[in-house]
Amino acid sequence: MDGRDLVRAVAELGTARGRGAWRSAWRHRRADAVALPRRGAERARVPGPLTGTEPRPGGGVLRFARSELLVRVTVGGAVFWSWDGAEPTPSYAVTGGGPEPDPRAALEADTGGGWRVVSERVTVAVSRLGAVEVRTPGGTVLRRELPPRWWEPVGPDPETEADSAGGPAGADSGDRAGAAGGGRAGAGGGEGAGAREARWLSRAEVPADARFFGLGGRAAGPRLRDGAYRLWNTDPKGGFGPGDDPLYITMPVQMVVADAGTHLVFHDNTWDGRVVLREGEEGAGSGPDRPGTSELRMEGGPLRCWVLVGTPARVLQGWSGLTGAAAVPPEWALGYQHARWGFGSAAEVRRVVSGYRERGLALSAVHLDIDHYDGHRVFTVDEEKFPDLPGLAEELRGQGVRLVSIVDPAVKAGDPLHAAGLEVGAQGAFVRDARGREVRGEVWPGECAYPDFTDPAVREWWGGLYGERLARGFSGVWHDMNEPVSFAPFGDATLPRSARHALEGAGGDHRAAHNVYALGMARAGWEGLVRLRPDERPFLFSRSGWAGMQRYGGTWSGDVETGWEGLRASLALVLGLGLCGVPYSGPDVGGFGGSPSPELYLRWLQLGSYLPLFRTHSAIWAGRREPWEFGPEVAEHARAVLAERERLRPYFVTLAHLARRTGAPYVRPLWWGAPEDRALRDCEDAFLLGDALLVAPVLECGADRRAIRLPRGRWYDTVTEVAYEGPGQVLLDAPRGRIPVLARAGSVLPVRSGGGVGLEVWAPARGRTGGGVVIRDPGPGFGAGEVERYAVRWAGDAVLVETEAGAPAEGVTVRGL
Ligand code: NBV
Repeated sequence: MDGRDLVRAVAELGTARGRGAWRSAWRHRRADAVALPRRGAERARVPGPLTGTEPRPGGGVLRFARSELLVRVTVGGAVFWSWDGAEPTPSYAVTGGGPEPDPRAALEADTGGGWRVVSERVTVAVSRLGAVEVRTPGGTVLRRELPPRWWEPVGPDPETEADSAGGPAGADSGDRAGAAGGGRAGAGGGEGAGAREARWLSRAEVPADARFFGLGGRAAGPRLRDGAYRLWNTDPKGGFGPGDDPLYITMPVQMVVADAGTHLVFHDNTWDGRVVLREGEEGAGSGPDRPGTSELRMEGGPLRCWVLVGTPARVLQGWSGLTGAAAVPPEWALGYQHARWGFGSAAEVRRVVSGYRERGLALSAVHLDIDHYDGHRVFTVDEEKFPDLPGLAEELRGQGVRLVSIVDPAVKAGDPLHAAGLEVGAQGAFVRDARGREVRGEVWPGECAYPDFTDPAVREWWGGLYGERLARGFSGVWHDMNEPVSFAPFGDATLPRSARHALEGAGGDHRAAHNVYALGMARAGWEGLVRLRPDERPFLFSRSGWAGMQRYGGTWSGDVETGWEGLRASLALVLGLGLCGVPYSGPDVGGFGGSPSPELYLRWLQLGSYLPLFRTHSAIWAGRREPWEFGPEVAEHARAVLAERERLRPYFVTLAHLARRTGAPYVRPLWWGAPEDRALRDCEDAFLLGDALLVAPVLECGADRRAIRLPRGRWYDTVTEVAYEGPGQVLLDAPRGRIPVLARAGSVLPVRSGGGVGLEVWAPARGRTGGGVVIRDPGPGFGAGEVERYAVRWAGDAVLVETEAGAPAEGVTVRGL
């Protein structure tokens, strides 16, 4: 507990909630002390020398003196390897049975007594002592994982009360290899209460010039500099800035970009862990290179890993093939949305919505926070303050505004919903401790129980509850507090690590289930909504999650601090999450907690308007976020910002569908198409929106111009239409009213025009061609949308835009002439 926490904890002691938090935190600590094994004696183990090999489809098994390694190249080029017999599935991230082995890839002898598997896109080489190298087809090393090291419990378990306690959790024993695990070292805590797990360490080297990205949503990103990054989903309590780590979404997913190539590595393990990164250093002629290093330490669970190699686009396409296609949000969710914790009444919601309407500000949705609940209880409504919610929803719908509801996972103990949950399955829906008693935590409604979202029956029950939200007129949901949170003045503000979870029938404890709790909740909500309204794509976004969460919707950046640093962090999160396969996200514009200056608010609004989820939001104690709250100048500029977002909505629709089809995020780092360009690799304050636009937000107080590094090719300032040639750096004006946005020469953007969709085409450089793809909204259902391809070329002094069939395209406006 740091000083800030201590002050808060003491201050809160006087409140009922504060006392509840102390009580539940002590209870959790006690539960862990009783039920978790003490560490006890451990023995370190390394694989030892290679003793034999056995071919298998796509590769083979390599036996070492004290372990074995499975290597498999799969169809499509993804590489899987694992130690100690762990299989690729079951997995929370990988969908279905995972990709098939590549029949053409086989294990063959390499030089120096090692072995290798050669395939079209990648070569995997294993040394005599168990180092695993990932090489390009040309033989350049992209990653070298040194032989792993385990620390295994030895001798009898040091005595724990759990050993004698038994209880219902014991029923799980013997069933190993849960979805969180697989294999000998990867049981996910499946051996009844508090199994002692082997910890492990895996150290990798990457080229000296490599840069690290990903690991989920990291405030310090997008480039992950030297430091330690924890893998444990965490609510940072009351707001975060660049120095706070971890946050709500952590993932053992790394994208590594180097001159030699790009790769994504995923250690499929849901346990608590830590990644220590150190960028390398090039000798620059005066000495040898020092490689970059990534050290992963896990507290348990399997050592199994996937690697994808290729261009960034190819790598993310492979990743979405492995972990599932991203949900396409409904069309309206690509418009501007407004939230506030503390609207307090239907009358205030009406007042705010008319405020937008009267000013001609386009608004797509309003989000109701926990203050619309009755006594903070999920799936209820305060009927006094929000009488006739369905009526309100209908009225707003008539004005083109949807209602979105927050959904918290914790259920107030003793409530009718709690009683209903107790009827689910044989043991009820809620997480229990090692002795079979319900685990209680402290959240907004007071003492709460937690649905076990790792249990399919619980997911099904919970998903059905969304019918109540739909009947109230809500069009979408927003999952909060699902790390999960239990208020605590000290330690982790979550469930005890010894709490028991179903883990898809394998059984295990919170150490294995914590990081996928929110993923399970998202799945429950998503599948429930699909069952309830099979003809509509759900709108769901979730604060916490894990690898694969894109299947069930998006996320937002949580309680980002109001301040220029928070603004910067909010972009880092969107970029980082996109590189982990989660394309739909965006920050609380204006920051969560404080009162932004008009300038900061406007800069945030400008940035947010180019991000997939564009939402203003604030805390109950913070200033408001309606654009007119910041004076007439900001209100005027905000009108232009919201109008431009509306104009670009068809482009966002195209990007949403492309994300689903190809895995490419809407928001991409500048190096997306040129990972070999080192200057771009280090550029963190601008981004590409799809193929066509380059957005350069203002992230500094007082700035009215900024430097922008351009990738290769011609780029037009979309306001002045002045052309600039990349690669190189330009200095552009960024007066209060706008941020620089550049369009790539030759690109085709679908935009709203005169009630329909028109094509905005940016002239290619003379003698060059261009083109682009458009996917129109296929309606509210799950239709994939048709891909329209356009080609752009010069014909004499005119720019021609043609369909795939060679016919002239309709509704074209050529710019940059
Ligand atoms: O439900 C209240 C808030 C919500 O507004 C915010 O977006 C979430 O990130 N919620 C957190 C809980 C309270 C945080 C102090």
